[in-house]
Amino acid sequence: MTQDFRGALIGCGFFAQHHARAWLELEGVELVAVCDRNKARATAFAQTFGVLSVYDAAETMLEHETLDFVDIATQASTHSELVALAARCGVNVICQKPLAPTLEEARAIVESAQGVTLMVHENFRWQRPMRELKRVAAELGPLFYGRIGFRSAYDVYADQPYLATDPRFILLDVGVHLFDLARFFLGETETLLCHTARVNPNIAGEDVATVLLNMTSGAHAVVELSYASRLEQELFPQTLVQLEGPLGSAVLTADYQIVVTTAQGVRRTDATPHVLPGTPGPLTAIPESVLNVQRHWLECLQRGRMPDTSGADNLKTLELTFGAYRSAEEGEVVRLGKL
Ligand code: NAD
Ligand code: 89V
Repeated sequence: MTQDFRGALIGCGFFAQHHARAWLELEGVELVAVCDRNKARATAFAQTFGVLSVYDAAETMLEHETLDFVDIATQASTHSELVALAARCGVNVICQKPLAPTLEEARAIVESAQGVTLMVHENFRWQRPMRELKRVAAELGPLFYGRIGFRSAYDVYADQPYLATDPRFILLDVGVHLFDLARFFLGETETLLCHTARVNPNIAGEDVATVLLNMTSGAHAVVELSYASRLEQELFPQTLVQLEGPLGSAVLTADYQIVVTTAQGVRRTDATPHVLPGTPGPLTAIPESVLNVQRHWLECLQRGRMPDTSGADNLKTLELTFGAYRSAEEGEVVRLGKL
């Protein structure tokens, strides 16, 4: 009989509820403890999800609990300390995106976790429509073009107020997801050019970014991000994708259809995500993708293999992200691998 993996959640804020629901849903894992430096929040969270042990300091939790992994769902500025702490205790780590507020800090985090398995909780590539799109893209031949877009006017600041004050916003918060998707569909990037803007005067960072990627395969991609786009259909948090190859195209539409056009004609596949019970607000595709990425983590632990979005893998996504900031600041094309 296989034993359940013992996990503990650090951070019981806005997004942690999706992690906890997924752990409860998955087989082969037990959420044995939660921790938040706000003890009242941790206690309420533990009651909601039926978790027995509650802590207000990760050090104490790691001293008292026998754990296979910790799941860090705190904001980026706290990740370096928490990952290093878990790694020193020999405990594997899942860490929310963005891994760190700077590329240097992200590299140091990956270095500090050398002795354990580190996965970045990158859920967008685990959305059902993205898995389906990846499957059908194999029919198109070597891709020469991709467009990955997230355009919305949703009031994201209501649930995540820190996004309004962070000096760097959309590239770091949502860009990481879209760059990871660009890598998932089209591979690595050679050069990029990025323009950013701050349209909303009440926030500190950029809320619009347009990035042109020149991939090592020779393909081109456009990654576009906006929280300032009032459109007929408010699609938050949907990401629309178009992929083109010599044999045809595949388009993920707003109603979760994948339209594949080849010389044989046009075909539609339904890729509507399963909405998990208890999903709040408009998050639709998100909780199922959280479930999928956490299932992937358990499979990797079971098989002793590296997760698809390991710390080292995620550094490539962050090179794109911070490369985009540099390009926007300097007004120049940035060559990857030189950051
Ligand atoms: P939040 O501020 O609501 O919650 C973070 C919690 O962590 C807070 O309760 C805080 O008290 C606690 N905390 C901070 N430092 C701690 C420490 N050292 N020890 C214990 N507890 C600590 O933040 P959030 O909105 O839940 O976001 C958390 C992370 O999740 C962010 O990195 C964000 O980018 C990410 N996120 C991802 C998605 C997604 O779709 N993938 C969506 C929302 C947020
Ligand atoms: O990743 C995030 O922080 C979320 C989003 C819904 C874009 O995934 O805000």
